[in-house]
Amino acid sequence: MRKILLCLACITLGVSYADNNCTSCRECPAGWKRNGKSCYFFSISKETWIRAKRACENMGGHLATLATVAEDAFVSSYLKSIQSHLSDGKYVWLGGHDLFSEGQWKWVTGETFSYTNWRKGGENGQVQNPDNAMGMEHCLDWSNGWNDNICHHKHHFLCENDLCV
Ligand SMILES: [Ca+2]
Ligand SMILES: [Ca+2]
Repeated sequence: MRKILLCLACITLGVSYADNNCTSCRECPAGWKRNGKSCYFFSISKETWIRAKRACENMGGHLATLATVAEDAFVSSYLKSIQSHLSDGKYVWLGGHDLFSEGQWKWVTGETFSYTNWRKGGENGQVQNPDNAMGMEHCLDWSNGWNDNICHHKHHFLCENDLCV
């Protein structure tokens, strides 16, 4: 009974349980997009990176971490499809930062970057990100590729939550 209740809560809230109690939690909550064992939530509202990080945690997940080519391709395709419906959805916060040590990029889950998809920036695409522009860019956004950006700027964000399947 407890397990059933846990799973109902799991499905409703999108919470995954570290102890794998919730083995039947196979669906993403309403409003979340599924890819493999992960669910993704795109926020229409805009927040600073740290507030976006907390918002994802409050929903039982974390800012999205893109560990593989396949996951990056899925998220890029998903965000491009959403972006076309938003007038100002250029930047979307992801769960990466080099806040602790300049140039040492980590995911919010503690993993180092095993795969990257940094995009070119600047007026004519002559700048290779991460460029740590003005010495102030320590948080990762998706903007048709990865870019380091100023953490206290407010942008849309993407949360991720793993299913316990
Ligand atoms: Ca930086
Ligand atoms: Ca940059």
